[in-house]
Amino acid sequence: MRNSSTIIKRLDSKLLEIYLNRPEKLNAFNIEMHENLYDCLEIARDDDKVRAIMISGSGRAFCAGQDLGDRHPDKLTEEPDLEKTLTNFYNPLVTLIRAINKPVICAVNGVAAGAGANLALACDIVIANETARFIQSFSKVGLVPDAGGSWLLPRLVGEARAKALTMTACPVSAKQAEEWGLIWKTYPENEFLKEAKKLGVELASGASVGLGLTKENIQSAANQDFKDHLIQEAKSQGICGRTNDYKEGVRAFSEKRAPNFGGN
Ligand code: LHQ
Repeated sequence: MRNSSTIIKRLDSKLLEIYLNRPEKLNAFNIEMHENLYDCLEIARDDDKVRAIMISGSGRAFCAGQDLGDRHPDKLTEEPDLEKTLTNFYNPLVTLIRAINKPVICAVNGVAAGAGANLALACDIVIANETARFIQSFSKVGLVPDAGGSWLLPRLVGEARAKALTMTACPVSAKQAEEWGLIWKTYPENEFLKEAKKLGVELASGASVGLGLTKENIQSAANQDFKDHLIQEAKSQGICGRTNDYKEGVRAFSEKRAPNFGGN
């Protein structure tokens, strides 16, 4: 896969590693990085060689949200249209991440602020460097949480914490985020990237059909009643039961060996 300047990509052991790459701006989003990240994820969604995806950041930060330099009010000749920015860029991005039927890990290497924090939360499994911080910075610049943050946050940490985090923009340490269930796990700086890749490779060698359906079922649970959800689970299990990976999993269990899943 080719790299663009704002995104670095590496495919290794069926894991696609993606690094946001505007380190001098703490990987804040400009239009080019938006387009590159979206294109890269769309290609990964359709590429059978990619069975899991990891998103991280270059340099000391994960992502500082929207590039505010691009948005300086004194440089604009007309009223900014932020609704259009969300509709054209952030909404499609987080929608795509949740729709990809492959595990998407976010490896939060440093500060994640504004839409950068909510990009992380839109991923399936979030792990963080213990030096990372999560900041819902929107209120500091007169905005509301976006990129799905006001939908995801109360579901992850409850309404009380969601309101306090967004209204005060107070930073949450990685450890606190882990304790609250905002993210999955925190690792010391010297182990963080190794652990992120290890998890990614493990998921990339997993039973991909089952993992994709697990993601879909867990995401749709919030908007379904129990009865409908049981029907969906049964349908998914029906699909999994017809995969080679199910047969391989059962054989491997009987033979007391590790399974070798082909992803189909
Ligand atoms: C930045 C940024 C940045 C540009 C650091 N832009 N340069 C959606 C739709 C449309 C419009 C608006 O927004 C949105 C969604 C959003 O994301 S709104 C929220 C936007 N983000 C923020 O408000 C976060 C702004 N950044 C910060 O609060 C701090 O930089 C954090 C807490 C992330 C990190 O603090 P420090 O570690 O102290 O670093 P720093 O502030 O010194 O930043 C280092 C450099 O990065 C600095 O440049 P310089 O040339 O002075 O070294 C910053 O200007 C630049 N930078 N964030 N979003």
